[in-house]
Amino acid sequence: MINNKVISIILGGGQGSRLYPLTENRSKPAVPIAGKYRLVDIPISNCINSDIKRMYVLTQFNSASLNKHIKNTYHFSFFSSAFVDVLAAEQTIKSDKWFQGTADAVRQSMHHVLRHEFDYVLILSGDQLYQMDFNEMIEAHEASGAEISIATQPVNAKDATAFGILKTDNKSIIESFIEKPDASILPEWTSPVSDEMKKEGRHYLASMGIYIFNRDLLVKLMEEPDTVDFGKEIIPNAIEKHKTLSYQFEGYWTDIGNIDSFFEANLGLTDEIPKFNLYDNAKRIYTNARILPTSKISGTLLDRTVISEGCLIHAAKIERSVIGIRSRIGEESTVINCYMMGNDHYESLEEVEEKKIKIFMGIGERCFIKNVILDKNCRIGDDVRINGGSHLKDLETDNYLIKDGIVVVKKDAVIPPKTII
Ligand code: ADQ
Ligand code: ADP
Repeated sequence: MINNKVISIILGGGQGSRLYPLTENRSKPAVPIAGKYRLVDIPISNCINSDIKRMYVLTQFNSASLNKHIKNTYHFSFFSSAFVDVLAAEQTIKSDKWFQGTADAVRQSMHHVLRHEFDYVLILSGDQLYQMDFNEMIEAHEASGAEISIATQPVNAKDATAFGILKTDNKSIIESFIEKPDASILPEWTSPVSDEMKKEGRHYLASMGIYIFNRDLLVKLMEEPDTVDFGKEIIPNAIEKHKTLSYQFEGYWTDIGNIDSFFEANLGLTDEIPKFNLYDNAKRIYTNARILPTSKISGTLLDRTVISEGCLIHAAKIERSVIGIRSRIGEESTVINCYMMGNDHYESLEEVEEKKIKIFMGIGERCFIKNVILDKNCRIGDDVRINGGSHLKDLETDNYLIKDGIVVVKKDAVIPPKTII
């Protein structure tokens, strides 16, 4: 089934500098998460599960890796009008610049979008972890007679300064909006929230950056040339002139814009009852079906650990970690609080012996690896000790970066035997 009224635009990311070095060589939507998925699989899967099957992914980089992932993953029937298309910032006769911001990205892509028939545009962020049925939001939008709807979620004072904060009337129509308010003025921006939210101190209504626009209105707003961002300009300007609904969502939702939140969102999957449920028939998360062999594990004590397909593991112990596809971990190694993205392919002993650097992709023997993100295809030699934590200062080398105590080993990096970080 396809919802023919809606087309969705996924904002795949600006330069992705907050996720650097994971975005050094790939666009943000292509960043691997949860062992076997890519960031972009989350909004795409939410759309598919809501029967919205016409999607554009806007990105700053024309990334081969993103195109390949989308092409290999999302096959729709030849007879269907469904598609997922990547639109990278492109030079046209009208514009020779990169996307200047979210609204500018949509503006520059309108000529593609408007070729289709639809009543509403659903605009989504590409860097959020959540499962949401957009049909409920669309129904609320239609029932309210609004021209714009914004999905909202109560947040606490600490988080409120990072979001667009709004206030509504008693029919959930937005009366005022401020993008990322200063902490000093926050007390003026509280909203009436449920008792459950009050108990958690979540008194502020935040924009989730998920918007529905009526087609005609979006066309009109995009004709105004000087607006760059939805949060900074389009939304604050529009609420006075156009009826804008707040659609409150109280399910799990998290923004994974920086290394710290990315790390926690991944490790959160190892919780006894994870807030993000990958084991739900109705809310499936799709990704490339790679047809990998099963994982083989020997002599390892596993605790709260998620292991993807195709791994070869001999570690002594793995605790609170997410282990990505085709990962290899050698004997007597200990891995704690790690997100290991895995490898792109397997290597044989002969292949490694022919190489200048004779270290297997993955983690070697007798290593201790804690509070680390290992990007794909890293080679960690034997007896390496990486002990991430708040005692480490921010730092960058050719092979790794330390940010907020988390050590991020870069893609394809080689960490020689006996290294201590
Ligand atoms: P932010 O997330 O800070 O706030 P922004 O940086 O504009 O806003 O990013 C929104 C989405 O667009 C992200 O997925 C980002 O990667 C993507 N994006 C940014 N620049 C882009 C570009 N040039 N081209 C393509 N994609 C781009 C927004 C709202 C707030 C709201 C939060 C909720 O402005 O009001 O509270 O989202 O997370
Ligand atoms: P990234 O995760 O950095 O975005 P890509 O998706 O571009 O990386 O690259 C991953 C793909 O590259 C894998 O699907 C894998 O098939 C392929 N690949 C990379 N290196 C090799 C290799 N040496 N042998 C076989 N396949 C490889």
